[in-house]
Amino acid sequence: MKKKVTTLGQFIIEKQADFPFSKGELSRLLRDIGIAAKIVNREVNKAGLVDILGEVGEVNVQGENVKKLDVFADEAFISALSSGGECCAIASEEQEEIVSIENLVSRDAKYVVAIDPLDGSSNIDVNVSIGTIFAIYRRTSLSGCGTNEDFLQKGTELVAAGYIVYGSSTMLVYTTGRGVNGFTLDPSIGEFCLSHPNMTFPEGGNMYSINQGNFVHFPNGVKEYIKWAQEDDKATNRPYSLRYIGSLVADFHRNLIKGGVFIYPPTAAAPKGKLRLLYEANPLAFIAEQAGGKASNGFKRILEIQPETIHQRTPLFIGSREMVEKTEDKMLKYMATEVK
Ligand code: AHM
Ligand code: MG
Repeated sequence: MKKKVTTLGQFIIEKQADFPFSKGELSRLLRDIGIAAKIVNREVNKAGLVDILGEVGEVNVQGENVKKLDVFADEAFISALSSGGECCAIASEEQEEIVSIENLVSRDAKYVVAIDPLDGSSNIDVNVSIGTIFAIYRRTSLSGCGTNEDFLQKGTELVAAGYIVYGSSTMLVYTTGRGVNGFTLDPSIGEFCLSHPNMTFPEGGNMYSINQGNFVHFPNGVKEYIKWAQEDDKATNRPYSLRYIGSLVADFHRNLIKGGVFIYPPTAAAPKGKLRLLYEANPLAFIAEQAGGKASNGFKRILEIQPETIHQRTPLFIGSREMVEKTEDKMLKYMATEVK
């Protein structure tokens, strides 16, 4: 018997029925993100052809300007969200200031979107997985086309969040706070199809992901955790395996499926770590919690951090619940003497 295929569009509409008074704005916003994801996917998949089609900055054989992929992705998402009419402002990793959408349909829209259009920049040119991360908030300003304050909400206020991983296949994973669902792009029909319903972290994860090359700069709690992860102990499945792609989305996605913890710690030189709270840590934290996992800055739940600026950074410990808790225990031990 043929398996029933549910596309992202169908799934979003089915889920909307759970909210009888919903007017479908969030559904349309998610649909717009899905469309932009397909456009970016098309471009990511031909990235290796730039030598044939034209170098970045040049005009290619089609007479088009060849753009850097991260700039292309930024424009694709901004354009889809601007024309969709359900989002009044965007905070993007690629843009210093928020982008207010001033057209008539968007200016009074209910939602704002924080986005990292193409994450994992060091992997773009080398055929390694990269991703997009997005976070959707209900605006707090009453009218007009969005303000900085609309974005400075705690992660606990997120309405929806998700990511797209451009890997050996392309997947879109998202949550609206009722579990996490994953969709794989079927290139033959050009649709994201439900492939991973109700995603949860498996028990007994045994992978840790961290840029261990920076070991000397890590806080003592993280150093101790790494040493502990490398000990031999059958009962706890140790030594753990080290897996680090260097693309947050891909590392997070693998850990969600296989069980594991991702760590980007604070260091003395970068006490706030590297990753961004609004469009990297918060959306993944929301997904992690919805999938039974946990996300912390080492001491505090990510979703409870009050953002002060749109590009603010945070240390990040995220993944399988018990593994994140172990890292927190180690961080706590040195709390009095370490960066917070
Ligand atoms: P980017 O926004 O420049 O792509 O940086 C974010 C990326 C994450 O995807 C990844 O987890 C991290 O940077 C890797 O950093 P590092 O090279 O320091 O290990
Ligand atoms: Mg990034």
